[in-house]
Amino acid sequence: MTAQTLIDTARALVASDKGLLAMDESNATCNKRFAALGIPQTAAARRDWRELIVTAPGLGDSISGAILFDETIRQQTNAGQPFAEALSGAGIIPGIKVDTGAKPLAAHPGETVTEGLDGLRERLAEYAGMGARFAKWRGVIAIASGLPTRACIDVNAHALARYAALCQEAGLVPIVEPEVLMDGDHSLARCAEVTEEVLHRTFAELRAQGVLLEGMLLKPNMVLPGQKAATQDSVDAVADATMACLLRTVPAAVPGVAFLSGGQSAQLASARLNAMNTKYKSRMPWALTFSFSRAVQQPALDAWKGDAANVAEAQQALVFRTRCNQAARRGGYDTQRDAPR
Ligand code: 5MM
Repeated sequence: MTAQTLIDTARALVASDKGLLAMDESNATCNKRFAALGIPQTAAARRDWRELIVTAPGLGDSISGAILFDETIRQQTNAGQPFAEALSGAGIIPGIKVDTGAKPLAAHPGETVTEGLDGLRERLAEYAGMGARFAKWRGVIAIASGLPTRACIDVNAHALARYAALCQEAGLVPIVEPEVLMDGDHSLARCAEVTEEVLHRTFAELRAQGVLLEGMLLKPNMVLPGQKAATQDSVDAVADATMACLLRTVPAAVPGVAFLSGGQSAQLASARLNAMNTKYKSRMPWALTFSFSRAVQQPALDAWKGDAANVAEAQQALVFRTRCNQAARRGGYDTQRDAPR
């Protein structure tokens, strides 16, 4: 595998005005979302949901790559086509989440370290054989009184960098996702301070582990006040704080930054991405796009409710949101109408 292949894949994932679709919820997370709507929490229902997404008409016009979960990459459409192959056929690059989840960090109450490095080299080879061309790993950082600790930031940054180096060795583009959670009542300024530190430490580890910056993507949180904060800052204030943080920390060699949505509403996630691309386009050295799960999937899941009769309506809701975010990438999302201009 050459460095050029990694670079070409990373660039393809952030090309034109498309974004990424995160459909890599673990079974526990997917089941939690199904339970809230009374949908059966079974492998068959999860397969039905993922088929609805993968076969949504026109999805490939706004989505460049989709991140699958281990169960999903081993499943097939009703027509017997593996999901990774169905995505490729729709012009969407298949990817795979390879971490095995955030686990309690010893001696650090309230904090986690993401696991999954053991056996990762072998798993990456298997996923590449199934058609995956990129991968994703999420480190989780909580803000609370006295948190995050330096230990938590460091172990997660180190794991992200080791994962990224292994991905590149296997020819897969690593998406590096250090997520600062929006749970809590902290201010926008506190999130900015923590996110900046996390990104600095992450890029220091990526450098130390020899990761090719041109052959990776960053998936960060936006800089936001905590969900329970008394002051909920404006769309412009979030855009300004997020861009200040990214411009200080993300090297220009990285081809793209693709945000997670983290629990924001679908509309706010689109509006904030739109504001960043509108105000800062000329100053950004990298593409700025989306890799949302909830902010793209939730309206479609609400429409589907596990009922086959609602598939077409749910697919339209899904593609509508991906088109809104595609518009936001070029500063063309109409916040008043919640629609592409
Ligand atoms: C932060 O979560 C990622 C982006 O999703 P949102 O846009 O909803 O924030 C997402 O890719 C996440 O990593 C997956 O859903 C997997 O999560 P779990 O916790 O199930 O491994």
